[in-house]
Amino acid sequence: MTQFEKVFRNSALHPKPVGLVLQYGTAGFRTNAKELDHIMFRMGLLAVLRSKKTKATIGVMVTASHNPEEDNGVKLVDPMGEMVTPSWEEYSMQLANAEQDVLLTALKDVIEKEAISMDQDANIFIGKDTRPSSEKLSQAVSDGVMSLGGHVHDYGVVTTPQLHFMVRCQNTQGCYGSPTMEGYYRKLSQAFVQLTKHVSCSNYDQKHLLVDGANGVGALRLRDMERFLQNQLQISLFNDCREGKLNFQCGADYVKVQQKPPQGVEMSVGERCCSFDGDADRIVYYYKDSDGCFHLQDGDKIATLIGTFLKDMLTQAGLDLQVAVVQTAYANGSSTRYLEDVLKVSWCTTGVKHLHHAAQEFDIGVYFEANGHGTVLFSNAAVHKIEKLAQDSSIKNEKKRTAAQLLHSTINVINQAVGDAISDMLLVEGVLAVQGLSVQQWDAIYSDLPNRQRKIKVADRRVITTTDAERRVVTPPGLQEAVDMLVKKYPQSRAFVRPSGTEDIIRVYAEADTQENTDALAQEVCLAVYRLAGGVGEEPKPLH
Ligand code: 16G
Ligand code: MG
Repeated sequence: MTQFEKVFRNSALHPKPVGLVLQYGTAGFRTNAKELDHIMFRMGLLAVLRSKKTKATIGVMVTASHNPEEDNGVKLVDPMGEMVTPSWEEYSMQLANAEQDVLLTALKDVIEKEAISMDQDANIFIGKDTRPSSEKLSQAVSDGVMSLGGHVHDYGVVTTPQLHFMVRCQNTQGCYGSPTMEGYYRKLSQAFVQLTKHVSCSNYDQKHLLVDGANGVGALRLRDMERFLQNQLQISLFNDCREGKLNFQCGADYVKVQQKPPQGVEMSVGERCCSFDGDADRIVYYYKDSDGCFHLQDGDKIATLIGTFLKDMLTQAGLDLQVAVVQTAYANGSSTRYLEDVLKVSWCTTGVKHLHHAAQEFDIGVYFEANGHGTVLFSNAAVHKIEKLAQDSSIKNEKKRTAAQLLHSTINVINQAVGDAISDMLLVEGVLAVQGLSVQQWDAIYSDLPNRQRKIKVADRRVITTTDAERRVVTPPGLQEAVDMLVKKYPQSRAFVRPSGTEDIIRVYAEADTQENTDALAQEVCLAVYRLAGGVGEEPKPLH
C-alpha cells in the first residue's frame, strides 16, 4: 500500500463532519472537543509535512488552555519552539476543512507548493493537557503522523511550554537543554537555585508562595518539580486536580477577568499568590491587603519587574545591551508611563506570536500581555556577552561579578521558547528575592489606572480596521475622530477599538483617572462603535 493509500484509509477512521469549517485562530484550532477528531488526525499529517520541510522535529500540543473543560484544541510548534509560521496556518485550514474525498488533493497541494521531499524523515513530539478528551484526541494526532510514516514521541500530559521546550532542545542538539522532563526540571531549578544563592536574609515569607494550579496540568508538573527546588521555594499548591474542575472559578484567566481571587485558595493578608491557566502558559500574581482589598499584579507588572531588574543588572555588570519591553494596546497606561522613563517600549498587535516576533528585534526583549502570557528573549550576541563576563574570573569588582552571574542564571531560568507559567514564576520569585522586595513593594512601583473592557456586536466586524498596533482606527470613517473627541473629556484617559481575533465581536478598551470616568468613557465609545460601525441588537447600555 502506498503512503497516500494508507492516509486515505486511516482518514476514514477520523471522518470530517460534512460542511464543518473551522479556523486556525490566534492560538490554533479551538472548539468543543466533539468536533475535533478529524482536525487532530489532519494536524498529525501536517506536522509530518512541516517536519520534512524544516528537516527538524515539530511539536503538536493538544489543549484548550483556559477554556472550559469540554473544549479542546491543537496547535503546532515550530523547530525553535515558537508558534508555527503564518503561511502554514493557511495550510492547516486547507487540510482541516477539506471534505473527505478531497483530503489527498489538499495534502498533495501542500507537498507541491512547498516542494517537500517525501523521502525525508519526520519526527513529531506530542503533548496533551488533563482534559478527559485529550487522551483520545492525541491518539488521533499520532494516527495522522504514523499514517504518513512519521515517528512519534508522546510526552503524555505536559504543560504547553514544556512541549515547546522539548522541541527546542531536540532541534538545538541539546544546547538549550535535554529534551526530557527531568532535563526541564533540572535546567530551570538549577538556574533558580543559582539566582537565589546570593540572597542572604531570606525569611520564610520571602520563600513562601501560594499557587493556584487551575486544576490543570501546571499543578501536576509543578508538584513533580518541587523536589528539584531544594527548599529554595516553599510552595502551597491549591486547585491541584484532586477535586474541582479545570479552570472553573480558578486559574489566571478567571483572576484577571474577574479581578478577584480564585476559589479554593486560602489567602492570608499580604501573602504572595499566583495563578496558572489550564495549560500553564500564563501567570498572574496577587495579594490581599489588611483592608481585605484584592491587588492584582498582571503581565504589565511582571514585565516592569523583570525589565527594570535586567536593566539594573546590566548597568552593574557594565554591559551595553539594549533592553526593551514589548506591550500591546491593552497595557495599562501607568505601566507604559513608568517604563518609558527607564527603558525602551515597543508596541505590537495582540497575540503571542506577534509579541514574540517583535521582541526578537532587541538584544533583550521582554514581552508580556496584560493577561499574563510572556517571556524574555535574549539575542545570541547578548547570551554570548553575558556568559563570557559571568565566567571571567579576572573581574575583581564583586558587584560587577555578581551582576554578571545573576544575569547568567536569569537566562537559564527563562523558557525562551514561549511564555511559561512555571518558568515565569521562578523568575519573579528570584527577582523579588534578589531585590528583597515584598509583594506590596512590587505592587507600589506604579498604580494601575482604572480600566474597562467591553464587547459590541456588529453586523460585520471586518468594517473596523486599525493601525499603530491597534491603537487607532482607520475605517469606518469618522470613528477615530469620535473616539478622539470623547477621550478629550476625561483626565489621563485613553480608549481604543479593535475587532476580536477569537470571537465575532468588537472589543472596546477605556481607561481614565477614576473608575466612574472610565466607565462613562467606555459607554460613550461603545455607542460610537454601535452607531458608526453597524451595531446590531440593542444599543449598548451603561454597566451600572
Ligand atoms: C489568544 C492569544 C492571546 C490574545 C487573545 C486575544 C495566544 C497563545 N493567545 O488567546 O495572546 O491575548 O487571543 O483575543 O496567542 P481577542 O483577539 O479575542 O481579543
Ligand atoms: Mg494557556
